Amino acid sequence: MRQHKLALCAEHFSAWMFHNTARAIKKYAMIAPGERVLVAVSGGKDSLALWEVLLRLGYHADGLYINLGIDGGLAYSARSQAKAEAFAAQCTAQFPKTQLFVVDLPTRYEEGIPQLAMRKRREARPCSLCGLVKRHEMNRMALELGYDVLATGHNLDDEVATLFGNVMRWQTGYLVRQDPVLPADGEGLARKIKPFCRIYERETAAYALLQGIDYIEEECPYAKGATSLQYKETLTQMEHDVPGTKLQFYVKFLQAKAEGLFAATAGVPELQPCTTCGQPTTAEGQCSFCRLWER
Ligand code: Q46
Ligand code: ZN
Repeated sequence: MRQHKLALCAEHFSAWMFHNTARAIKKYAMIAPGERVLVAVSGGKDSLALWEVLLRLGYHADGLYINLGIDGGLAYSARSQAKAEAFAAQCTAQFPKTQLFVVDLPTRYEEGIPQLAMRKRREARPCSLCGLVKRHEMNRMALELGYDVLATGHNLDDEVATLFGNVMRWQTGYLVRQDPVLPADGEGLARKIKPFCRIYERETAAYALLQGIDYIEEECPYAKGATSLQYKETLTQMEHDVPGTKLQFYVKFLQAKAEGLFAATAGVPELQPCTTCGQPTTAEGQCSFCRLWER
């Protein structure tokens, strides 16, 4: 790991992953003692690795898989669900109290992301709809099942690509809210945390490989051509030339924010419960999730 001027064997690398994840959890006050964590798992390496690391660190962590109804010629959702379920079975064998919950979008809402996007004429770029739907469903499940915290597998590369995109467009509203922890502001929102926010994607991949985690290697078919992937390539080139660039960019951003950068933008939006689902929303009446399914 040139970025850390460190080379480790398999055994010490895993120990290093546990140590670094635990350190981030503590530094950003992500999980309080006794809290229950719901981990959003996609069947990919980052989220499955995160679930396992949290269990090994002794947290009460359960999984949540959301089937988005995406086929894309490779049965993407079906295959990623199978990976998540097989992994969950292994976890349960080792940690008998842990379990996986599954939300099936096409069954629950009669449409998957592709059909929803088609109806809303956004079939070319369904990702913004998909993000909104995932956020709503993760939050709904966390609250219905009584979890204190919702964890996602976003790694440093994801966070840095988002940061880069937000800076390129100077989206100060997004910059203010980009954080390893989103507090459970107000009623009806679960705290959201990203315990791998300082772990490079290469490191989560190495961990998954060393632990023999069987994950879906293909990206979602809609990820092709996403600007975030182009940003990742650019940043990886910069990282190659100057190891540690990504980590510095992210950590210094968090520091600057803590010191008051963007403070002027940091107003707390007024939230009220959605008239249909009850989740907090800035909109009058229905939240944007509920409006999506209105026909
Ligand atoms: S799952 Fe959904 Fe992603 Fe696929 S449709 Fe786009 S947002 S790419 S992380
Ligand atoms: Zn709603």
